[in-house]
Amino acid sequence: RAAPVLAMAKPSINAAATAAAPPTAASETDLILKKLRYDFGKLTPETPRDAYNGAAFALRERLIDQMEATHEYWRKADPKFTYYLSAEFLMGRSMMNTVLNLGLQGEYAKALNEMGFKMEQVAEAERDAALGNGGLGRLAACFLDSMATLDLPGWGYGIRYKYGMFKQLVDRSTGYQNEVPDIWLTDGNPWEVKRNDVRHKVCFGGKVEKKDGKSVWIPAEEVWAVAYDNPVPGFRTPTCANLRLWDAQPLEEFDLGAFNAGEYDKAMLARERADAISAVLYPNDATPEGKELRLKQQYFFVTAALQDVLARFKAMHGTSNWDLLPEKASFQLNDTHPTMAMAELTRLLVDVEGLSWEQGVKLTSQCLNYTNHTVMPEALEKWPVKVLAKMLPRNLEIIEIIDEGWQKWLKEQGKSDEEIKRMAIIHPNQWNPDEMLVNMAYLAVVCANRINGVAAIHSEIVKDELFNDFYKVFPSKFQNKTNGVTPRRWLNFCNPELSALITEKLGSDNWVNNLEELTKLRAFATDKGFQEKWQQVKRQKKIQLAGLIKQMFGDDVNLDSLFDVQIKRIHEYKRQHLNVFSIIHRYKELKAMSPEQRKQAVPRVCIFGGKAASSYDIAKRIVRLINQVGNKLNSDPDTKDLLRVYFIPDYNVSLAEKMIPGAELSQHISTAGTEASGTSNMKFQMNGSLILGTWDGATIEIAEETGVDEVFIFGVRAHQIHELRKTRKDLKTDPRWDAIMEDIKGGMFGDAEYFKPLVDSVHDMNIGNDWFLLANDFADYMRAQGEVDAVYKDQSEWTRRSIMYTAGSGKFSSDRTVREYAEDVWNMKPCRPQ
Ligand code: GPW
Repeated sequence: RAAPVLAMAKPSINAAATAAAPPTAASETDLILKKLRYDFGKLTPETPRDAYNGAAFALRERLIDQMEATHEYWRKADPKFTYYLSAEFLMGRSMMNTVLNLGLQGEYAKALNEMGFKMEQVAEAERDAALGNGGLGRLAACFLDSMATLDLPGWGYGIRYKYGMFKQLVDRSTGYQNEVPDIWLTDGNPWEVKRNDVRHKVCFGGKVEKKDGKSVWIPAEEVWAVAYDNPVPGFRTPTCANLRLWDAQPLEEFDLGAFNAGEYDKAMLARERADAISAVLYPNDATPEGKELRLKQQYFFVTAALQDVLARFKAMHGTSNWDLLPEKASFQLNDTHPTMAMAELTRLLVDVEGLSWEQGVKLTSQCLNYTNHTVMPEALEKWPVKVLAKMLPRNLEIIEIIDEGWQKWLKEQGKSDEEIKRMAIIHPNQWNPDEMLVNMAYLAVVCANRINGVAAIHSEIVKDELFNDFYKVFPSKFQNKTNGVTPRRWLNFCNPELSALITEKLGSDNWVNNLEELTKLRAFATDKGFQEKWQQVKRQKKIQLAGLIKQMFGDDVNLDSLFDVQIKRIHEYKRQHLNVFSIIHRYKELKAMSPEQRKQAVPRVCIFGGKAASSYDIAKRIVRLINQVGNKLNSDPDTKDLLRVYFIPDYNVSLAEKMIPGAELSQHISTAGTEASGTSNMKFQMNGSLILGTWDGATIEIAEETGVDEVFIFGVRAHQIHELRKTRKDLKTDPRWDAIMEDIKGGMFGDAEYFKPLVDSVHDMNIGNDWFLLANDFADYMRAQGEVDAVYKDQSEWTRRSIMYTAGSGKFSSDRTVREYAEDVWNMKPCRPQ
């Protein structure tokens, strides 16, 4: 095998030939038909999927041209790069994003029309790229969009999972969640380019030997990491960045010797072992799996990415300029998943490139930055020393040396033994003191140049609680970078109707790249004419969402209902059960009313969506309860015009694009202090959905931008929860709450036995439950719900608030977030291809 050649660093012998010369001769129609004919063997498109195939592969050529041109320019300009390392990239669909970012809307709408298709219909034929669980993975996707749009030289690095996020099936009659694999690659993926010549060796296992006082790793297993490039076009710019995903391949296709000896299984073993590495995305959100294969995945993509960047650096700057590295490369580590980079970059610099230990460690800490996305201690990854000794012996040795040096340094700083013990990178398992663990977050905090949380309150908790000992040692390392979302996908593309209205009002669509301009809408929040148009758009989006419900459930919903949406991963801390409990109470209230009284009630359609991790028992019970409550309520003739509950199965990015614009109210009701940021709250705000939420994560900043009185806030504050958790046994629970618990346990929604553990988890104080303080927040939640109803009855007031939400959403563009990272963390500047 030839040494890896790097697409980016390729010496440009015939630069002119490789530079982007968009094929101008063919019309888009010709190009689409040509692709269809030669790549799919079809003369004309018969189905939307055919049209999609033709269009997508035609667009792919445009993308590749743009990406090559961008990289050609960046090779010459040699700017500083940022590499975003993430185990997850939740990209969703690409077709419309590509068409709109490249400004080809007119051309493609026309071409597809000529073939008898509507562009939106064709776009629906695309499968989601679901290489992520939820917020963390989608954030990575939004950041790539913003980096490209802002002309910031940046690449993403991750894993090309063969199977992404599982598909969620919900049995209609029982409400059970079932999981089936997401086989997303079978029909081909037009949005990637396989780079056969870009590959790096990844080693595992074996032992470390000492030779001339140096450590030499003799691995037991080797695989290739093969690159797949996914172009990431910016919006209204020639810049097209890249998401490079690694696929694991065996060094040898199969063992011919074993095959000839008739040992067929053995012959294929290496392939199977390699395949396993990049096969499946772990479906856990904010809870670490702790499985060896997961560690293997993490190391696999981290070392491939680092080797790739170092090879590029050497091709550009040679091997005697290593001090230049921090001026040319910075890495952002998306949570602890890629933090093996801390040891691996040191290993590559010292063992492979031959730098001194001091220089290797110094460069590592200058280049790497760590973002924390959760404060829940159980979610911080810790790997058993035993597992590392077996899988990555040299990396373990490096971590041990770093830890030793760190502890020695702390001692010199006058830290007590107690403090040093608390800050040790390698420490005993608190549940099993015989087992030693490597705390990956601590490793990251010690080694990183900058550490940040993802919303103001979260970054405070990171400093004051989670990493407080470390914060006291180096306060200047810690920052806040409040998350953001791309206004392209999350407003401009998913809500063209509202976007057109905004553009009409502001006189141009510059707001798409300068979202702060939306503040100008505040001046029209009480303008009757504008309110009416705003309501018309909202109505249209509600009709579309109702159409989705009709399509999925066959039901017509009352369009005058308040559309109330909670979509996110199912988790006890996110408290979907608090929402469903309050729905049960509302139902009982409606049942008890006379027909006259019912006329005064605000009708609601409550919509849920979200996946429960396959192994998360209580979460699966929550899914079932929501469904069973829906089954009962939606068929009750007394109440069904006033209250509906729908659980939309298989919630994903594409469904979010339909649900968010149609929502009038969205719920973000995590126990204060538990949701690091939340990002769907920002998407809802942009689309003029009001928020019912707790004083948590970015919802706080959303309230501050919108106007604190405009947001329905309830529940305890983060600083109170420690005390409340201690005294929760003594709480005098609300009688309405107690009644709901009894109803569920009494079988009102079927299968009392099945729901008992769920009820106990919030109600049985003998076993010390209700960690997330649902009982405590219930009464105030009901009060806030009452306020929601009251405001909804005044449609003009509701609309005023809706406008104020959108107007206040400018801060939450990921352009703002990424710009802050570029200035405060990455220390880099835009570089637009000329
Ligand atoms: F546990 N988040 C997520 F911190 O989606 F790693 N998956 C995860 O595994 C983790 C966090 C992890 C989310 C946070 O829960 C959410 O509050 C935040 O908005 C999002 O990451 C992006 O920062």
